[in-house]
Amino acid sequence: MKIFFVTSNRGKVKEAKAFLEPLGIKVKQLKITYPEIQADSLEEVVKFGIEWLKDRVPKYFFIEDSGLFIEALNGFPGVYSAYTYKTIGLEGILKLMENAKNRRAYFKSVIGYYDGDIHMFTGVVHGVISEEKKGTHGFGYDPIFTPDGYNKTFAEMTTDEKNAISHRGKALKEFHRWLKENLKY
Ligand code: ITT
Repeated sequence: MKIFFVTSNRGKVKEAKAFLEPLGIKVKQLKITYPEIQADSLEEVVKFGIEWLKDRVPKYFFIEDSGLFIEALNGFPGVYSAYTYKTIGLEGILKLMENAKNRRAYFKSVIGYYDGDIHMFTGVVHGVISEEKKGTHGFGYDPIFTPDGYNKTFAEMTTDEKNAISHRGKALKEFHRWLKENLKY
C-alpha cells in the first residue's frame, strides 16, 4: 500500500521510510505547507492540520507533529519547537540551559492518519539535554538530546538505532500495528 506523508521535513520522511517500507508500506512525501495553529498540545495542532488538509490531499495521508519538552524550562520549546529551532536554535537552547542542574527532557511525536476519520498515534522518549552538541546524523535537536540508557545523542545514532527507541519510532510502531489490524495490505 502507498500512503502520503505531508511534511516539509526530510529527516522525518527518512525515518518514516526506514521504519514502514520494510513492512510493505510505501511512503510518499507531499510538501504542502499547512497552518500550524498555536495550541497547548501537539494533538490539537495535528487535528487542525488534518481538518485543513483533508479536502486538499488525496487519501490516504498522515502528518506528524513533534516537540522537545525541557523540564527546567517548564516544557519549552514544546509546541513551539519548530519556531524555536529556526530562531534561537541549538546554541540558544544550550545557553538557556547553562546553569540548569536538571537537564531532563522528553521528545513527543503525534502522528495523525486520515482515511475519512482521524486516527492518532503517539510516542515519547525521555532523556537529557547534553552539555554540548554531538553527532552529525538526524536533524533538528538530535545533537543535544541523549536518550535514557545511552551515552550518545540521537545525532550519533543511525536511523535504525534512533527509530528503535525514539518518540517517532514508537508512534510509527503504533501506527503500523493499527494499519495491520485494520487494513489488508
Ligand atoms: P512539518 O512540515 O512536518 O511540520 P517541522 O520540521 O516543522 O516539519 P514540527 O512542526 O513537528 O516539524 O516541529 C518539530 C520541531 O522539533 C522541528 O524543529 C524539528 O526539527 C524538531 N524535532 C522533531 N522531531 C525531532 C527529532 O526526532 N529529532 C530532533 N529534532 C526533532
